[in-house]
Amino acid sequence: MYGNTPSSRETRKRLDAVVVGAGFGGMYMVHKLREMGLSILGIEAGSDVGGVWYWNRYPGARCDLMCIDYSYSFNEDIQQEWTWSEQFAAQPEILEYAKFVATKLKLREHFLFDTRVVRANWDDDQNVWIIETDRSEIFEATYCIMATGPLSKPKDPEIPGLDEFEGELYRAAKWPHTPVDFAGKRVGLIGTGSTGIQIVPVVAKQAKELCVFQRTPSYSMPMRNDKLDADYVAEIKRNYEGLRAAARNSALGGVRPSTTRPYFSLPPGQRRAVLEDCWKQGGHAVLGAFSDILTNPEANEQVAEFAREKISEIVKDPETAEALKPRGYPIFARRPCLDSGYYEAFNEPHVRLVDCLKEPIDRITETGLQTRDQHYDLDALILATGYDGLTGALLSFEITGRNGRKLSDKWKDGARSYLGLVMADFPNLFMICGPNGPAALSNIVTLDEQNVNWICDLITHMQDHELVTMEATQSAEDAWMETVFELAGRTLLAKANTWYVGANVEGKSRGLFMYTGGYLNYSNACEAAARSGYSGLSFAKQTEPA
Ligand code: NA7
Repeated sequence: MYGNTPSSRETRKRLDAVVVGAGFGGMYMVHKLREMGLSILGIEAGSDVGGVWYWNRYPGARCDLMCIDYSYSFNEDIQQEWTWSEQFAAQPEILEYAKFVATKLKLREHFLFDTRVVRANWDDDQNVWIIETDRSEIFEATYCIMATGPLSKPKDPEIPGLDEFEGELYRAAKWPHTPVDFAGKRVGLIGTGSTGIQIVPVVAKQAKELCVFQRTPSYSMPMRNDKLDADYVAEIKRNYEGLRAAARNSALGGVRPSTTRPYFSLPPGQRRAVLEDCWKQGGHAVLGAFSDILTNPEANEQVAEFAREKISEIVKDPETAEALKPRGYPIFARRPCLDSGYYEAFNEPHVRLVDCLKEPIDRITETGLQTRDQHYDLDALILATGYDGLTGALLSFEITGRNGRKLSDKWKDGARSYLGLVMADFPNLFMICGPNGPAALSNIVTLDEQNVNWICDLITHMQDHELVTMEATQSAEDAWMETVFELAGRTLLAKANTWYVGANVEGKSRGLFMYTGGYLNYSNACEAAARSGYSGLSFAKQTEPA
């Protein structure tokens, strides 16, 4: 529908809705709005659909949620026609899936690819969003929907000398589209979050030497990924309806075993047996083993010690095992990692762990990396140093609401919104998987669908009642944030230095701004908000002054 041709201010295109981002949220949003008969334009920086799965092509990239959960439920044909090959799908398969959906639903024709939004300003007089791209195109839209993702702004480490490195430099989140061969090379990797932990076993198989520079160790559990056989797939396809319903009625938004049994309700021997069994099952089973791992510090520490013992069972060199053991923060307060041979890789003679807590990195040099103690000569350096999570993407360009209010100003002490979806002073602006919802803690595809459906119901309500603008009331936003903070105070999630709390970005306001009450409670809150006649929103009719 739209070519990538520049337009001047005089040739602004007027649309009902602009959707920013072609990840899972943006794709479904465009599909739904088109079904409602709205004129729409999607804008995406990548060259195709897929969002994080378009960009994150690093070796070993894989979803840590089962793909029967991490997939759309809204279209029965898609569910029946697409067949997953593995329990936890790898990036190429997830990207293929996104492309399959885009082709099947003819979504690409609504997107401008290779295009970034640089500015989105609300025009109080016209009641429109004015959206400007890096191609100097300008669009006007009644609704602006940010489907920009909670983890889409990668972050380089604050280490001097990054530009001086003359070897091959790779960023996990901006991986080349052509194959990278590490054979015969000395490779360095900085970062041991989910991303680094997925990269290590794969690169270890290729590289001549691999040095893993670890600052904070993560807790990781075995993924125990399986190929899916035909009978299993057929059974899933027969039962999708029930599985999706179960997912929507769960705390995660996915079918993962959970329990109401607190840790200390069992005698020590049985607790251990449960944990052993969960470890054998793999995936996130350990996280679901007891109801209070994230709330009871003593229970948490005992589960953490169990995970530390497992490291000693796997890693042969006691010093390396010790350095790999996370201490000083609760297990699962950092995103729990699922690995396929991470700890085992350190038993290989050419894989070395550098404990940057004892031996901090001083600088990157032309030929490698200088720590306090020595220089490591490297042919290639991989950065797996994380993201400016939750707010990074939305604050990376200018968003201005009513009366010239800047989003960067509104969020200077941390993100605030109503339900993670809408905000006071930012009329007709929606966020999919916004920072005050449960995005990072739930199955994001289930959440995408729930958010999009809620937004579409609200737009329908506005159309039915001839309402031209909506925004959150200040009191509803404040009350939602109180709920968010009250729930956050009950979990151990804030007790680690992670992107969850903004601790990984210098100068970022620190705090747990995410909704930690679980997917089901969150979606119930959204439903209640709609049922109340959207009492947390204020609306204006065309004839009323804005
Ligand atoms: P994470 O989980 O934020 O991990 C980033 C890693 O990079 C973490 O180990 C950091 O150590 C490390 N890091 C960052 N800067 C430095 C410097 N300067 N020196 C040494 N190490 C550094 O990001 P991921 O991409 O792995 O995972 C993000 C999410 O993707 C994950 O939660 C899943 O939801 C999927 P630090 O902890 O800061 O000491």
